[in-house]
Amino acid sequence: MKQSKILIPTIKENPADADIKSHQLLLRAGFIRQNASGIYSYLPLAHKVLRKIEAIVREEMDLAGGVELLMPAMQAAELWQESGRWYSYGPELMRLKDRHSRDFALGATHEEVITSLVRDEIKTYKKLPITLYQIQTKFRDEKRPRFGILRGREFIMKDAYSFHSTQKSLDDIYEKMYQAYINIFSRCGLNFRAVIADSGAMGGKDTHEFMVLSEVGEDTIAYSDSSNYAANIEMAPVITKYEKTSEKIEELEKVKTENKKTIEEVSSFLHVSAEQCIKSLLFKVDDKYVLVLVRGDHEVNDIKLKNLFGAANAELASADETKEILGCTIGSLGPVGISNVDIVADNAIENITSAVCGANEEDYHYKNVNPIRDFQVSQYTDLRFIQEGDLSPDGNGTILFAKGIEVGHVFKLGTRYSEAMGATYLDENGRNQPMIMGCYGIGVSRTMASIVEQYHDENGIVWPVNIAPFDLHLIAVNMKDDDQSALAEELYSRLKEAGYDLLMDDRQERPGVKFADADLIGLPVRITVGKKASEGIVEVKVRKTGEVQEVYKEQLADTISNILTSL
Ligand code: 9G3
Repeated sequence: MKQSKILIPTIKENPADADIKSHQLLLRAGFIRQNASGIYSYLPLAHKVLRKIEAIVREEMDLAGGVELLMPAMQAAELWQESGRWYSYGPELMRLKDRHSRDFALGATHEEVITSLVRDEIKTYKKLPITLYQIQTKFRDEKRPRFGILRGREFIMKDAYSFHSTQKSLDDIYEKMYQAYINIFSRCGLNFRAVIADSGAMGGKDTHEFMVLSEVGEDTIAYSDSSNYAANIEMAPVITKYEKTSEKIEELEKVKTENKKTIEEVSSFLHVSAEQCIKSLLFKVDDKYVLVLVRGDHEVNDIKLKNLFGAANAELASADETKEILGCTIGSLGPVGISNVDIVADNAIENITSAVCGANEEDYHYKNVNPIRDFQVSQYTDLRFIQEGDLSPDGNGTILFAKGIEVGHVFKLGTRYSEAMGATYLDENGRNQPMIMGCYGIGVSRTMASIVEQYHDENGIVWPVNIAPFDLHLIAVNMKDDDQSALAEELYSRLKEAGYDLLMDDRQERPGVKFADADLIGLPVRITVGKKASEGIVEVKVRKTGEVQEVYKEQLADTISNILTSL
């Protein structure tokens, strides 16, 4: 491909609103352009990268037994009304009306569509299991699109759905998909972890996220420093056992704590540690209020709280609700004397003694608070976020945190959609059963951006060989020089014949511009035809290492294949 013919609009400086490297570099290297907030065009170089990632995805999906199809992006509202999600999703679900003013959703995901398709076409256990997948543009009207194509409102997803007559069959396909994801992200050159995750609103139990380790990731991974345990911080269980904090039991004492609200203020004012404090927070779990107790140095894990009650959501009650329900503001709450709401506590509270907590009165706290004597809870359970230094839940080592970008998510859905939508099959006894489902997603465009996050240097992108938009970058320093243009054209056709996919910079640009653009675009190997063209000598540069060597044109093919196999 000649660079004078392809559209690669490189930019010298970082665009104003691009805050992370992948967003900056994909814009500057001429891979993407924004059309509207969170909506991008993939220019030719990005298009080639996406095709390569998709090719890897297809190979691994097909190996795992998937069959590709393509579903509509326009989805009849009726389907989402059957699953109930037409009503449970808010403005994030893009909705539109057709010319007959019938309601449609723009596909954010395809559980409803695929389940309605399989419901109509598969009726017997003999046709199960089946795994269907597509690679298609998804639409989600994110409130705050950011980080370029990492969190866009239109993005490319591979989404697969499997249908089963037995749990074992689902377990088998889930395992195959899990392994396929390991292969895909490894072949993309990514440093990633498969982490235990929360199924969120999707229901079902087992679910894993695939996280690319990156400082710009929005998720936090809790991983063990001595095993391969890794979980989304929302899910990581806490197995710490707590000793009694002090032996002396003293009378409950109410003390004035003028304007002391936070744990830090109260603990330092009363000369106790945060571990000696009980942090009490009022949560609204679906439509009921719950007082949640955690130790002063811990944080309430709202996902664990939600899962404890099997609720759709659990969020902190507002200051007004708190005042209305408990009669005081958030800074003075405590369990003592509370009987109008359910009280649940993290395990760390059970053995806390002589603690400090709010007195449910502005500017007053209690000292020497002891569970059982001074307050009751309906249950003690694991309700806190895991912290760095905690024991790893698998018993091996201690927990460290890392930020991650979610590029994949696999779920064992169970029958949540098949029951809601009547996707049943006749089992071997002639009885109608709901199909058991799994679903498996990969953010294809997000994967491309994640690769740039992990593969760049101060001069630009450094594409892994498997993913690079072209294998080679052939640069003629001066196309007006007959020796150089002749040798460049000769090498261009010979390397193409040798099977390489190469980009030739045949533009009338200064050498410095050509070299800077080549570093920015980041192809694995750069071949420069310059002053020694008349001697048949070219310069070969490895983008990843910066290593440069002069090569006779006869040795060029061997040199290139050695370099590419060594990367
Ligand atoms: C929506 C909107 C946003 C959404 C969803 C639905 C996330 C939604 C979860 C999934 C689950 C799996 C198949 C591929 C793998 C992931 N955000 N999810 O269902 F309407 Cl607006 O997408 N779907």
